[in-house]
Amino acid sequence: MAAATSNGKSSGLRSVFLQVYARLKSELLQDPAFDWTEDSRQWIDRMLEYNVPGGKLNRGLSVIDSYKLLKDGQELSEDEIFLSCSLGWCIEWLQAYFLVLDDIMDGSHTRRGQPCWFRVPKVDMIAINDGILLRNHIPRILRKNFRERPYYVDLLDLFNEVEFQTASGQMLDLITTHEGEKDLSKYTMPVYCRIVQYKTAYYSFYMPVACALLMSGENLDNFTDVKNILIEMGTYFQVQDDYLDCFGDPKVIGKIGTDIEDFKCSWLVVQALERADENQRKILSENYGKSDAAHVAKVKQLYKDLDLESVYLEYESKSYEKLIASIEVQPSKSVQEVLKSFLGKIYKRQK
Ligand code: DMA
Ligand code: MG
Ligand code: MG
Ligand code: MG
Repeated sequence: MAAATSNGKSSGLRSVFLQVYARLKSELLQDPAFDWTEDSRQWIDRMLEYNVPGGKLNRGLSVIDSYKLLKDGQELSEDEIFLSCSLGWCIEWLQAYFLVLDDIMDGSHTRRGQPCWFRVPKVDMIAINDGILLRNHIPRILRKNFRERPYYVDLLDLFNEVEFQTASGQMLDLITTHEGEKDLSKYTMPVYCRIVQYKTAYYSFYMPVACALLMSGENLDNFTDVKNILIEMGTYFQVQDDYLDCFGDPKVIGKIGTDIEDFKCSWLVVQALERADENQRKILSENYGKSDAAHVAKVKQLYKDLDLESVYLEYESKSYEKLIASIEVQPSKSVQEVLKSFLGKIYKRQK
């Protein structure tokens, strides 16, 4: 642990974190509630390796970072390191579960620089059940490692709550697409914010900090301001995701965008609609949501004509300033540090 610095970017923390992954995986592969066969063990092993550890690990690592900051930088015990890493991995498992299913629903091709799991030969719709299994691994991990902790029930409750919010957000994302297909003007900023608050912000931003707070013995009811700031941050993060879907480099972001093809209520289309003249609106409604390259190129050209890049850069710095201002009025210095550290990890991200 000595090699780990407080920003969590050091290889020291990451390697400790990965060691905990290996332990959790091995516990799951020996779960006594199932009568394992050689084949089933191999399947889960491969499925976990493919879907769980290959991302940026920002969400997971943030649990340990946040917990450390809440303890005012005191050295963590072995036990605390293991527990905070385990909670970090539970969030990564939750993310893997949502992504496996999200890629099926969005018809995506690649994720984290490799084909989406359901595109792998012989996987196909088995990926749906794998998603369900990933989801079921979370209470298995919690039961095995947190059952005796005073905050066990609160943890279960948090994971249930956040999973429900995320699935509801995914529903909104998917059904809003039908509305947009009927009438593109339904895509407005309030509609957009609602979708991303639920589908992204709770699990990606509130969840890691909430886990660290529970481990520190805090009552989450006392942190509604913190929650609201994290939801703002999560919204900002999804705006970045939407921008990168269209303008990011697939080699860097590890995935090929599908938002235009999928008729998504993306931040870009909302901004375009706010700025388009009648003729440009017509271009949008004729080309948005079509899967062939020529239509997609027309939409991207319109985004360029409307200079959405500048709009985005402006939005980025404005959101950053606004977030810093609301963080700085927080009464607790260590809570401020937690929030600033999280924001620092995503500001101006390219992936
Ligand atoms: C992601 O939304 C939300 C969840 C809950 C996975 P998205 O489809 O924009 O994500 P991505 O761009 O990673 O497919
Ligand atoms: Mg997707
Ligand atoms: Mg999606
Ligand atoms: Mg996206």
